[in-house]
Amino acid sequence: MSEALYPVPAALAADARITASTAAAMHALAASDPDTFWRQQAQRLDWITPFTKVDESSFNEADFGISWFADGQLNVSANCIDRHLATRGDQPAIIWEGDDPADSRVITYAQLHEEVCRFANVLKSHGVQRGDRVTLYLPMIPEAAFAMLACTRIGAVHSIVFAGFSPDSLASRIRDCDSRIVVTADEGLRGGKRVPLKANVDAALDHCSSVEKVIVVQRTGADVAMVAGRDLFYGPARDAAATDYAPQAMGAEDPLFILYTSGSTGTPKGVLHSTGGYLLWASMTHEHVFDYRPGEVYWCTADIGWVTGHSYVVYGPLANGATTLMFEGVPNYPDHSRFWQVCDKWNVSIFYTAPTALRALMREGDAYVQAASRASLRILGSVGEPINPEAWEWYHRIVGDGRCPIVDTWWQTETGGILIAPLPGATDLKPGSATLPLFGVHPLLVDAEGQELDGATEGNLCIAKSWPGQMRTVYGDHARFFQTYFTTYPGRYFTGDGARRDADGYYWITGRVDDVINVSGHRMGTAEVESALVAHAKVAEAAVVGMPHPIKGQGIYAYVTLNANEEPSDDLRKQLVAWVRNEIGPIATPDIIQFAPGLPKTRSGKIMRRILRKIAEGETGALGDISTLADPSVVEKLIADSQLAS
Ligand code: 6R9
Repeated sequence: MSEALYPVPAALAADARITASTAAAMHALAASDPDTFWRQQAQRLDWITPFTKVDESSFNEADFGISWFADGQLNVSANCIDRHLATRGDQPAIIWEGDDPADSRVITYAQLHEEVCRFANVLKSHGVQRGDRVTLYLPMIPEAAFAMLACTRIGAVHSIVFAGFSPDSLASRIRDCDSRIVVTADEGLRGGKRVPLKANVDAALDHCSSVEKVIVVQRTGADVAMVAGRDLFYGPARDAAATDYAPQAMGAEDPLFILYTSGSTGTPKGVLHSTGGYLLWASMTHEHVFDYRPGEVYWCTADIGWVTGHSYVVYGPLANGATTLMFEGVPNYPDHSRFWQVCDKWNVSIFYTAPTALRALMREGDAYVQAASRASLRILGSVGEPINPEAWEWYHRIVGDGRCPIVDTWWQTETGGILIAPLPGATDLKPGSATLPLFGVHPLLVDAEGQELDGATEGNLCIAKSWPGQMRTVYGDHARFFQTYFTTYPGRYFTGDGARRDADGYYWITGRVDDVINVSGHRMGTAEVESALVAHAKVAEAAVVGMPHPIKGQGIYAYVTLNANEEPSDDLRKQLVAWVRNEIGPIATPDIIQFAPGLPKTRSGKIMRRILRKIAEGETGALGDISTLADPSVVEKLIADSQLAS
């Protein structure tokens, strides 16, 4: 691993929002007097009723629970919009760049206020009330942000389902949170291709009896089927709606949104975030980590279907009165220069993307980057998976012309926002390291037995104490929340990641230690892909593991045992790939399917994934102890049939 050191650029060291001395003072206060520290930080939000309570969280079974600022009241949309109107009503809040470079829209804070109020009135007129769950299945269009903020204005809880998910995935998420309303679009548009969103919703609703209304935003104007009494177009409803809506006072601990994410077992979990703590965390971290300054254009390329889109396209930047750029398209359309053309077009100062996108662009050569000036860029960010030092160096040297610090931000859907990342004015950078914890964050490394490890070491990454942005529960299953995150190492939040800590205290995330894989920065449980495979009539059993992939970070390697009497064939392999795409969505497309007459199992019937992982990594010489297998001979067969060799 690269151990190069990139010191803080002199200009930033002097005038960043947080310099080394401010950072030291803030860390010291957060450590010595957390109550005062958090009381002060929380003043960055506008409270309708001031809080008196601060942190009342416990990770222990006896008094388990996460709670911050519990008796305070606030409204998220008022914090993201109304309070900015007096000073920056005419400043762009959202710059929307369409899939087609000729398509764009600039929405000022005053216009955002009007659009969100109209959307809130439309939702209200269709019966949405405080506490109701509203499912959003939308492309990256401004109406997605309007709908999110409209829910928060009413106090309804949104659940965004990534628009790349299949009808089945959408249906299970609608059912889990019992939504009565779905907001979608006729079609999405990405890289010039149309995505049939409304048709997907129709297919999903065959399996969801709870849904009474479907609101359809017309993005492409395609002719879509509309069910009388159930479906309506948003446009006419918006035009008829009133332009004002009083924000609902919400308790700090009231739910803000649900976002489904993959774990190591079972179905996706509905991660539930709170109103006060989440917004504080999104806002603080957006300002601190990106050194955001008023008037700057900030661009996070994430889709709103992922947590990064929630915290760093919408809530963090808007709470800070920033101008946030929302991009409908893809990095390679019309060509591989698109990101950098957009940076020039809108004078982007801060750019935040994922390593998988960088690796894909790096492969196309530097000329696409150099076709744009990128003179406005000041800070570059990375999120979603470990960034390999080669990609880091390329990002720094070519994209940033060696001028721009790279903030490698480690966090999770569960954490609400960034926990480990550099502060650009205070932290020297090491390519490949997310560096140091933010204020009030207490990471620790433990061994397999839960013993805390000191100094330079490697282990499983836990967090010792709560922070305001932490998830509050798994929707509808509080026991699962406790069980999943707080029982592996009692009294600690277990992240599921492994990490190394070097002699300077810098953290190097090594990846998931559980059965979760990270494909192009998208989290997926291997169990989800397995259950899709075994749902196929010809499949008896399946085991899925991650494999190294040059662009995606990890690819999906599936071992499939067919039913007796079924013959393996290339045709069947193609069918199974298409089947999984259809069951879950294109992000779950298996890269390799290996037909396996037998899987390596222990005598108790547990599949030894360790062995399957090694074979998928091409490391067949280092399989370790296989003596506990019920039938060790299956391993030779698996190696001989390995799809990597072919
Ligand atoms: C924000 C987000 C979370 C998992 C996490 C880890 C990986 C995210 C990372 C990173 C190394 C980084 N991850 N950021 N690994 N360096 N900077 O991605 O949330 O989709 O829930 O994924 O992603 O493995 O545990 P989510």
